[in-house]
Formats: sequence, C-alpha cells, structure tokens
Amino acid sequence: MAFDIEMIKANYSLLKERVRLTKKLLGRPLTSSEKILYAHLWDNLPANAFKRGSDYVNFAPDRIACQDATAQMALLQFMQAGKTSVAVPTTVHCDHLIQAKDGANIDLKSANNSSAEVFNFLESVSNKYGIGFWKPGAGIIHQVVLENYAFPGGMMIGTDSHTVNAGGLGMVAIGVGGADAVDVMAGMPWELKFPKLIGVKLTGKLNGWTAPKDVILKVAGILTVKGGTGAIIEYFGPGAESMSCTGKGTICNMGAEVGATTSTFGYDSSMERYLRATGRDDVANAANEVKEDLTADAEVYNDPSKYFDQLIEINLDELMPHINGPFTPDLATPIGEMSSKAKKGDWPIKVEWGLIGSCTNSSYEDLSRAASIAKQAVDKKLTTKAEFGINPGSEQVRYTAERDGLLEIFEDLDAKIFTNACGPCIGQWAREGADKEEKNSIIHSFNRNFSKRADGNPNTHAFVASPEMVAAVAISGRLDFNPITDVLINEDGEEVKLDAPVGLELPPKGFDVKDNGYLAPETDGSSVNVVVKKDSERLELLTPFEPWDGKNLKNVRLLIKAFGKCTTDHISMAGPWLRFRGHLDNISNNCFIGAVNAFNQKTNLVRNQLSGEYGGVPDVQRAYKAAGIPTIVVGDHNYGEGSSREHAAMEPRHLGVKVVLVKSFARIHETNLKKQGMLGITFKNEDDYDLIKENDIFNFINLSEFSPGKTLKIEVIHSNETADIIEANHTYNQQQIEWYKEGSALNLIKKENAIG
Ligand code: MIC
Ligand code: SF4
Repeated sequence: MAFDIEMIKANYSLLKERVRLTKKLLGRPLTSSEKILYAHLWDNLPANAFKRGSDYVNFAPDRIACQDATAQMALLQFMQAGKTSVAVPTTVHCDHLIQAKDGANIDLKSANNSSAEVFNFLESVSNKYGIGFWKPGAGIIHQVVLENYAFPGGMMIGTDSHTVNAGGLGMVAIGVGGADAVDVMAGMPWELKFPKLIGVKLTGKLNGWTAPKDVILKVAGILTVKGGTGAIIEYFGPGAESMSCTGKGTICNMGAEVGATTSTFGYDSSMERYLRATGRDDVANAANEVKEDLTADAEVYNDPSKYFDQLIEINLDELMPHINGPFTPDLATPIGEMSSKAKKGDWPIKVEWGLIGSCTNSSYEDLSRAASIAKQAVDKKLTTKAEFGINPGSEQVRYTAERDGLLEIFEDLDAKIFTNACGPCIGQWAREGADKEEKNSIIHSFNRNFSKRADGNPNTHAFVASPEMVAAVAISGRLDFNPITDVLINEDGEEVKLDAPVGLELPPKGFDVKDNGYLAPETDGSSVNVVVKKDSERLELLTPFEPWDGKNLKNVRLLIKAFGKCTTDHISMAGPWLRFRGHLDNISNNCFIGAVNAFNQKTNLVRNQLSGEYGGVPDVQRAYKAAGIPTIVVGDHNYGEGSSREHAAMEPRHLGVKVVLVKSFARIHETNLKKQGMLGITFKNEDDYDLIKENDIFNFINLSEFSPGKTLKIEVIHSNETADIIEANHTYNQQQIEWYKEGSALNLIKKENAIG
C-alpha cells in the first residue's frame, strides 16, 4: 500500500468538483498546472481568476519533504513554533552529508560516524513530531519521493530546489526555504505568487543517443538560468507521452536550473506503469478514475498558444545530444559543435572523470542505458580513458541494479560505486588532487555545474550531459567525442564505434530491496527527547532575530558589491561547510566567501570601511556588527540562483547585514530573505548598479513608510562627497511587511501562537 493513500484518495474525491468550479470561474478549458493549483487553494475559490505573475495566493500543499542539510534549520525553526506534530505528511531524507571517497560501504560508515550527532538529531525530531525518516544510504530525497510519495495531481513543497523532480509523476512540487516549510508543518497556508505558464510541446520521439536529459539541456539553452522565473513549465505532446516517468522526472528536476517555479506533465500511461512498478497499484487505480482531471483539457494542448504565456516547441526526432557548461547549466552545446566551441573557450578537451547519478539521473532506466554503453567498452576491448563514479538514486534502485548485473558492468570498468546519496553533486567528494587547483574537465549527469561545486577546484570545468553521453565521453576521455560519428581505437588497434544506448524503462523482474532505510515515527512522540548539546559545533538552537525599529536605515555601509553570478553556492558554500548547516553562527563563517568583489575581482577580500583595511567578508562583517553599523550587499541579476538553502539569507541576517539590493532575484532566495526579516530590494534603474562605489554610505529616505507597491528612495553618498538618489522596487505584500517588522516570519508565528 502506498504511504498516505487516504490523503491521496481524499484529494481525488474532491477533484472533479473543484475542476468544474474552476473551469466555470475561468470560463475556459484548463491546463494541468491550473487544475492542480486551483484544487489546492487554502481558501474558497476567489470571485475572479488570479492574475498570473502578480497575485499572491495561499495554497494548501499535500505534503513536505526535507533533506538533511536543510532540514536541520527547518526543524530548528519548527521546534520554536510550539506544535506537537506536523500538520501534513512530512519526511526527512539523509542524503547530503555523505562524502564520496572510497566507495559506498566505507563512505557510509564514516558519514554515520562523523555526522552521528546531526543524524540522531534529525531522527529524534522526526520521531517526536510525526515525520517519516529515511536513514543515510536510503537514497537521494527526490528519487525516494518519486518512488514512494509523489502522486499525479498532488501538490508538495520541499526544502530543496529539486523538489520539482516530482513533476515527473504529474505533481506540482515546489522547492522552498525551511521557513516556508515550517508554515505548512505548523498548519498554516503557504504563500506563492500565482505562476505564469510556459508550455513546452514535444513532438516526435526520442531516438538513438538522445535522452530526456537533452530536452532540458536544450530548454536551458533557450530559457537561460532565469528564463523560467515565476513560471510553471508544462510539457505535453506525443513526445511527452512516449517518454518514461523517470525521464520526465529528469526534465522537471533540471527545470530548477532555468529558475522555474516548477515543471510538470499531465498524467499518462508512463506514470501508471511507474506507479504499479513501485508497488502503488492503489494510487494508479485511484488516479485512473479521475484521469481526465489529472491532465489538461484537450482544447489546451490542441491550441496551446491560447492558454500559455509562452510556448516552446521541440521536435524530438531532430534533437541532438547536448553537453552544457562549463560553470553554468544553460551554456548548451549540441555535441556536433563541441569541438569548435571548446577550442574557442579554451576548455580542456581531456576529460578526467565521468560521474553518473544525482537526483536528476539516477533511475533504473538511466543506469541501464549508461550500462549498455559501458558494456560495449568491455566487449569491444576499449580502455576507459577517464575515471567513473556512480551514485545510485536510492537503495531500491541500487539493490535492483545490482541484482540485475548493471553495477557489475560498471565495476568491470573500475568504476567507484558511491553511496546512494548526493556525493560529488554537492561537493561531498574527496577528489584526489583537487587542492592543486589544476585546470581540468569532468562530465556528469548532475544538474548544476557552478564553479567549485563538485570538487572545490575553481579550475574544474564541469559539463552536464545525459548518463549515456557521460559514459561515452568518459570512455573516450574526450569532451569533443561525438559517438554518432566518431570511432575509437581499441586494445587491438582496431577502429570501433559505440552503438546507440539501449535501456529498460523499468526492471523486467520488478524492483526489489531488502532494507529501504525507512523509519516510521511514533504515533505519539510527546515523550521523545530531542538533544542539542550546548557546546556542539554542529547544532545550535536559534535565537530570534531583532524586530525592525520602524525607522529609516541610516549610515549603511557597503559590505560587498558582488560581481557577476552570485548563486547560493557563492553566498553560502556547500561541500565541507555542509557540516555546519545546523549551527548558524559557525556556518556564518562562510558568508559570501565565494562571491567576487566587483572592485578587485577577488573572492573573500573586501574593504573594511572602519579601518580602511581589507579582510575576509565574514570578518569584516563581524567588525561592522560589533560596531553596531548596518550594512548592505549589492548584486547583479538572478541573485541567489540555485539552492533553496535559507542559510544564504540567515547568515547575512545573523551577521547584521540589513539590505540586499540587486538587479533581480531568484524566486526561492527572495522569499527566504523576506522570511528571515531581511530587506531584499531591486534597482528600479538597473544601471544604478554602476553608481555604487566601494566606500559609499547609504541613507534610506522613506523606509519608515514601507508599504506594498511603493518604491524606496535611497541617498547614496560617495567618498568624493557627491551623492545620488536612487530608487528601489520591492515585492513585499502587507503580510511580508509584517514579517519584516517582526524581524522574521517565525517571530510572527510565535507571536500569533502566543495570542491564540
Ligand atoms: C543543491 O543542489 O544545491 C542542494 C544542496 O540540494 C540545495 C539544497 C541545499 O543547499 O541544501 C538545493 O538545491 O536546494
Ligand atoms: Fe542532492 Fe545534487 Fe540533487 Fe541537490 S542537486 S538534491 S545536491 S543530488
């Protein structure tokens, strides 16, 4: 039986009527996304349809998923909310804190040792508050969710940006910061700006070397890292229907990389097959009964430009395999063009590692397709030129793949089979020699490839491709290898070609697993004790942030003007820093250390305006805090792109930064800033970014009148004593201004609980 089947059935029992009323309200056929959104309103239907891209709406998600690195902060906040259990089904998954080094057995043991305190904390909080707990080694959150919890037509939120993966099973699943999850865990609505809708029509059929990954690599090239911001991407058409459910998951997963709120597909037979194969006949049967409401109305897909804000069409018959990168996931190159582009970009042609896995591409089908390439290398006597690493997505996938001999094929190529966990994808990779910082290329099937992400080396050029392409490129050892046209020379000196991959959508003998790694919580957790040691360096109970004094901010100093890309990895690095995710003060020592200072193009070197000396960002900021001086951070476009980690908002807040002023924000990060009581605003005139000088002082003119829709005026005094008045836009609604006033959204929950 599926988890929470009653909740799923309850959803479906109301769906028909909800869809009917929504259709009446909108007066037209509906997309699949609209059906799910309107079926999950916290309040009754409004009098008029919501305005896409502008109206804030309260939703009632069905479930929540958290991973270990973000769950610590989410649960530390939830513990303050004064509740005895979570209000909706919630799970915690231990996957980020496991380093890839010697292979699964040794690595898992060592993570269980080194992070015992954190895992025990998460397990006991989960047990206390009715949260399902997935032990280290059980698998990567999004794969485990797809296998166990996702259901067509459902809505979920998760404290990880790739929560969107569940769109592969027809959900609207959205990545959020921990504070958003806390709202829903505490039984409150979850607020989101009603998304715009981008339709992607897939015609033709995947064939040869082209995989679902190539669809999203192509879409990333079209939309770029911010083109999906504020929108749901809905895929449809014959090409969508002919693709596997896990393939759809891959496409939705990487939609996070174009900034999309989420991506989804309407319910179809591939989803039904997947539900049945993963032991959920009950969900499949229930979904079949309401299937016309689990996808768009036919009129929508017949005439999509009428219903979507933007439409993209991709013909899968013509789609070529892509390799995206380096340093950004939207730099898309069809393989035939790689040779010339690599030469132009001076990218190292020799590929040193091929990594397969991550939440994006670690299904049984992915492993089987990559294995079909690996097997050819053995059969055709090819020597593999690069090293291989594999991270299976879940214990169920790993166990089944081992049983079916897939892992053995990789082992024959001396591949390292790492734990079922994030590993190298999040910098949990003890890559030998990375500290030498040599220029090199790696290729992986992950979703992100920001600078330093996998191995901490800023000179590693990381490229993203499908698992089968990763296998082919790793075997050839060349970034510009085109398996469709190129030959390789084998041990006998013969020219051989790799045949196109073949794979299995689902294991023919069914999935199997011995211990899936799940621990159910106590029904009544009131007697469970949660321990946080006073002197712990990993965990720290939270101290509430100070409320706003209602006055204009004056004499604000510039901490850093970030140059170019400033992702959450630049603001709060992962890798070794993941160990401090539960200790706000300790993790704050990584605050902005990856961001490039626009005045000297260096990382972690900014001017302390009090002493005139240069120092590391956290140190300089701590000096301002000690002196009681407010500070501001300035940034470029899509600031906060990437992760949902709210540490990127909490650290500056904890250290005393008051304002983040940028050209534009990534969605999750903007909300995280608001929730944590930070002022996150955007230049009204983008070019004003250029006005900001290193020694500037900022005086807010009308913050004391902070209200929805009203721009903020700021006087910027330069060191030559000239001044500029600039204007900043903000998107705070009245509720969000209350968070700002209280010092954080959590402070407001606590206050309301105390009153109620
Ligand atoms: C990531 O892929 O960057 C992460 C690590 O999964 C993050 C969450 C985190 O920072 O813990 C994400 O994508 O949200
Ligand atoms: Fe883990 Fe990487 Fe997926 Fe993030 S993107 S959840 S780090 S596998």
